[in-house]
Amino acid sequence: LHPDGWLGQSSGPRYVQLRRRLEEGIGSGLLPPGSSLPPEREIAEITDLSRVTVRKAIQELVKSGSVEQRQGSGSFVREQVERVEQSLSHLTSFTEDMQRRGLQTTSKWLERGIFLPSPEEVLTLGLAAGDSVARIHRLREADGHPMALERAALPLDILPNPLEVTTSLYEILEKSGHRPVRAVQKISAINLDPPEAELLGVAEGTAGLKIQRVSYLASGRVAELTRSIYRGDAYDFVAELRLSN
Ligand code: 16G
Repeated sequence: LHPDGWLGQSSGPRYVQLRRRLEEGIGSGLLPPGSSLPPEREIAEITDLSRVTVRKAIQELVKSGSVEQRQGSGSFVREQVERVEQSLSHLTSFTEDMQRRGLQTTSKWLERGIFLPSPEEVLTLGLAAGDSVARIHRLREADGHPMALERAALPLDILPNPLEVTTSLYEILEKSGHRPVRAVQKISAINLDPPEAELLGVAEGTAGLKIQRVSYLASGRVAELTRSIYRGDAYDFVAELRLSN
């Protein structure tokens, strides 16, 4: 943002012109990921624009996901996550998938305990009248980056103590002889609503992938109903297809 002629050849409203200049700075690496933007006041001084205009330009960058605001410390160029290629041909766990890539997994817990089941959980998990359900809802992170929101529900005899799950659910199921061997997965496109976007650290309205997994034990019984929301900007799902005969 040079004081002389920062507008260049731009046209359109001033906040749009400023937004474009900042985007150019981000795109060219002049403002690298993680770097802070100069304070609003400073940008206003350099560009001779009002603070309202500067704020509007920054708000646009926040909305588009290239800038994030941290309470009390200003605006930063957002770090872009590396996309993860995820095979749809193997029944793996999040922990296994990330470990294979050399990434550390962490969870932020949103809900974990024993609850009254929803009608959908009763039907899908084949629960009897009066049965409770084990539910774990968490934000899953890889090397500190939020990747997916995941809400799993399991019958209590498969997961009697949901509080025991501190890292990998499948590891616990494996130990108790309840590791699923088959799953049916459904993937749909969504736009993240404000709370989902905030948890996943992306702009509101960003594309997400809603994934439902129903997994089965070797006996054919349903072990798990999991509804997840994956970041659309972080995942590519890949399936191998063969000619059927
Ligand atoms: C994956 C599964 C989820 C399963 C979890 C177990 C999808 C869409 N979901 O995230 O159903 O509960 O792995 O992971 O693939 P964990 O063993 O690391 O807890």
